[in-house]
Amino acid sequence: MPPSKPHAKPQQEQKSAPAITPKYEPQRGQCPILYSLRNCPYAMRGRIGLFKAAQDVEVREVVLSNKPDAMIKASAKGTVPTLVLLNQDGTNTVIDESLDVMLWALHQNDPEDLLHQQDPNALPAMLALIKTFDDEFKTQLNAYKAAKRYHENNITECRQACEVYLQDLEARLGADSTRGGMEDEQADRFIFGTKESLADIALLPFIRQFSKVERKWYRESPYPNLKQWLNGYIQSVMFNKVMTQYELWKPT
Ligand SMILES: N[C@@H](CCC(=O)N[C@@H](CS)C(=O)NCC(=O)O)C(=O)O
Repeated sequence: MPPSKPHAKPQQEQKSAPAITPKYEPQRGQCPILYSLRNCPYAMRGRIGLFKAAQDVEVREVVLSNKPDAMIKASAKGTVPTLVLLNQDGTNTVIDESLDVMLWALHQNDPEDLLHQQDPNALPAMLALIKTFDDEFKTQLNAYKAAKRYHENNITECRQACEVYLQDLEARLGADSTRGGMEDEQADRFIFGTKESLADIALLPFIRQFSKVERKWYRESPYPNLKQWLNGYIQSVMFNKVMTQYELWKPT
């Protein structure tokens, strides 16, 4: 199965996409249930992980102002994504952290080797970077979004606080790659080298959020590698699928 290439043009991608396209239509029966919210970045990363791992799930679109009882019963935390696995013995296993949803999915099936299995240092490094973004960048991003929303006068400072983290990604995405002793300018660039990883798909929804706060500023920003990386994903068949709009789920 050829790996999907986020940097490829959409028409090129369509050829390889069906091979990893999971059935995203809600399914009754044994497949896991995913409580989700289309635009929540955590739910988004969970859905991307499930898509990449070609795991069938029944997507139950919810609103946070009216969470279904079944979701709260599964996890009192009441956050999306919440994934409910239906075990053989009739019991359930509940996964209510987005990163755990991704890891569960990729441990079931990782056709593109997003976990970089051959490198024992890879996963710890990915998890450390994701933690930095979840703990630190997300806080700065929330402040930046609030500054824009409430027309505060510190938006530049807030944006600059986010940019510290983006500069790290920009450098990673622009790092020289060498193949056979020659620099390969055509090689796809990802956060951990020329191979896509868990880190790319875990950070993507948050970088997307950043890009939407001040669209014009972002378009003109000095981060060509980051913009190419994000654009490749946003235009991809994968992202389109993962952003499928579902009607609000209602218990039957
Ligand atoms: N650490 C959680 C965070 C998930 C989260 O906070 N999701 C938000 C929506 S974007 C949520 O469900 N909030 C619950 C609420 O607002 O009631 C994860 O990674 O899954």
